[in-house]
Amino acid sequence: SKPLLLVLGDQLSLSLATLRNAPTDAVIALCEVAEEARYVPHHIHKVGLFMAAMRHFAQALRDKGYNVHYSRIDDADNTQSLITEAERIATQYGCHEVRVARPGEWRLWDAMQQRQAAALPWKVIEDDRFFSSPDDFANWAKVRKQLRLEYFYREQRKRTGLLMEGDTPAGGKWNFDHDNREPIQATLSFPSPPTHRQDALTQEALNDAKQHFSEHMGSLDNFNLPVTRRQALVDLNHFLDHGLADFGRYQDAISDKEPFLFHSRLSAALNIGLLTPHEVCEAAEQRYLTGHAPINAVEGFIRQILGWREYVRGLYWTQMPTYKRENRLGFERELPAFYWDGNTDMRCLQRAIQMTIDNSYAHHIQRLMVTGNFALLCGVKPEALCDWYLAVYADACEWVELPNTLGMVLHADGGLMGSKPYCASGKYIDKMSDHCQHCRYSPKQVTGPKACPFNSLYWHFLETNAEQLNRNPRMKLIYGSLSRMKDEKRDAMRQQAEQFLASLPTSPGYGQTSHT
Ligand code: FAD
Ligand code: DLZ
Ligand code: SF4
Repeated sequence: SKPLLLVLGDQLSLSLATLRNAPTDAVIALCEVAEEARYVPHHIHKVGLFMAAMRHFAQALRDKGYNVHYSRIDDADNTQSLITEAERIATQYGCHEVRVARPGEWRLWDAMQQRQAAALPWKVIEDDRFFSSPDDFANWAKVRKQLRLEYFYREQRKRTGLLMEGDTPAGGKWNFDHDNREPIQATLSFPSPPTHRQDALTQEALNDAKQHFSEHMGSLDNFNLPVTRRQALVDLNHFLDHGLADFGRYQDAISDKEPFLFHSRLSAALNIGLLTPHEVCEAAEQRYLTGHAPINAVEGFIRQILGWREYVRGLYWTQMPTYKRENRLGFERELPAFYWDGNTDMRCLQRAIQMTIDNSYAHHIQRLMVTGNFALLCGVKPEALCDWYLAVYADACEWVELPNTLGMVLHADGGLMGSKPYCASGKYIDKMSDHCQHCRYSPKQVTGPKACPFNSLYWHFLETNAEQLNRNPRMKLIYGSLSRMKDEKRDAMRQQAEQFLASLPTSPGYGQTSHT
C-alpha cells in the first residue's frame, strides 16, 4: 500500500530509516505546525532553525526526485498539530498508512503508538542514526546495579572501535578528564565561528518565524545557526581546524566575554540530523591519528558524543514516562523570573542568561554549574526548570534535555544519572571563570550585604537536603564540615539564604517575565 512517510523536524538526514527503500509512489511529508513551536515557548532562533532547515531539506528531497508535501505554517488548511496534519495529508493523497521514525519525544511517540490500530494506522520504526538503540541500552542496563556513564562509554568504544588500539584504549587510558580542568587565561584567544550566508529560502523562513512567534525569546538579527548540511559541514570543519586541539584543556572553563570558547557548537546540527554522530566522531579520531590534536582533546570530545549523548538517550527511552515525574528532593519553587530576561545583579547568571538570549546557546559548564547549579541550590521544581531548558536552547530535544536537567542538574532521579548532585558554591565559579571580578558580590564572603548568594545557598541546600544526601559516600567530607561549623555561623548562613530566597522574584509560568 502507498505510505505517507512523515519526516519530523529533527529528522533531516538523507540516511533516515524512513527514507531508505522508499516505495516509488510514497509521499513524503514535512509539517511546520504552531503546536510544536508553542508547547514550550521555543527561542526564536530555534523556531527559525527548524523552519529554515525543514524547508531546505524538503528542497533537497525534491531535487532527488521524491514526491514531497510540505505544510507551511501559514497554509490555510494547516491543522497546526503534527498528528492531525500527517493524517490530513495522508487522506488527501490516498495513503494507507503513516510511517515515521521514532520521534525525539515520548509525548509524540505515545500519541503515535495509540494510532497503531487506527483505520489509518501509524507505523513507528527505529531511528538508527545513533551508535546504539534503546534496546541496546536496555540490554546493557539489565545486568547492572548502577548505570554509570563510564562503563557504558567503554562498551561503546569497544563496540565501535573508536579510539581503540586492538583491545586497549588509545593513549593507554579510557578517560583523560583530569587533564581537562584548566581555567582560561586572559591572554587566550578563541576561534570566531563562521558566518553563514542566508539565501532567499532561509530569509523567508526566518521572516515567517518572526511574524508568527515574535513574542518568543531572542532576536533573529544575530541568527547564525547552520540550516543546511553544507553549512553544518562548514561548522564541523571549522571546529576540527580551530577548536578541537584545545577542546580538552578548557572544557570546564567559563568566560565573562566569550560564549563559545573551544566548544564545537555542533549540537543543534547533530540533533536535527544535518550531521551524523558517526562522521563527527570519525573525523575527530582522524585528527588524533594524524597528530593534529592530542588524545585528551579528542577523547574528551568523543566521550561527549559516543558516551554522554547516547547514554542520556538510552536512559530517556528506558525510563520514560515515569522519569519526567520524578522529584526525589521534593522541590517546589517556581523558576526565578530573571531566567527569561537576565535581569539579575549576579554576574555569572546574568552573563549565562544573556548569552542564551543572544545565541540560543550556552556551553555545558554554564548550563550545569551556573544556571543549573543555582536552580538546584534554590530548589526549583523539575517541571519548571526542564521547560526552560527545552525552550531556550536551539539544540534542545527532550530525549537529551530531560536527563541532563532533571537527572544531572536537579538530582531528581535519585542518582540514576549522577552519583552526587553537582552543587557548588561561589568559590567554584570564581576558580573556573573571570565573572566574579565584574560582580557586585564577593565569592569570598558567605554572609553580609556583599556575600555571593551561591555561598549561603550552598550550605542551605546541604542542610535542607541532609536526610537524602548525608549518607552519600561522596558527600561525606562536606557534611563533615557542615557538622563541625559553629551554630552561630550556621544560623547566620541559614538566615542569609532564607532572606535571599524570600526576595527572589519567581516566574508565574513560561514567557511571562516580571516585566511584561
Ligand atoms: P561540545 O562541548 O562541543 O560537545 C560536543 C557534543 O557532545 C555536543 O554537540 C553534544 O552533542 C554532545 N554532548 C556534550 N555534552 C553532552 C551531554 N551532557 N549530554 C548529551 N550530549 C552531550 N545537549 C543537547 O544537545 N541538547 C539539550 O537539550 C541539552 N540540554 C542540556 C541541559 C542541561 C541542564 C545540561 C547541563 C546540558 C545539556 N546538554 C544538552 C548537554 C550540553 O550542554 C550540550 O550538548 C552542549 O553544550 C552543546 O554545545 P556544543 O555542541 O558546543 O558541545
Ligand atoms: C522544536 C520543533 C519546532 C519548533 N517546530 C517543529 C515543526 O514545525 N515540525 C516538526 O516536525 N517538528 C518541530 N519541532 C520538533 C518537535 O517539537 C519534536 O521535537 C520532534 O518532531 C520530535 O522528533
Ligand atoms: Fe556569580 Fe557569586 Fe561570582 Fe557574583 S560573586 S559572579 S554571583 S559566583
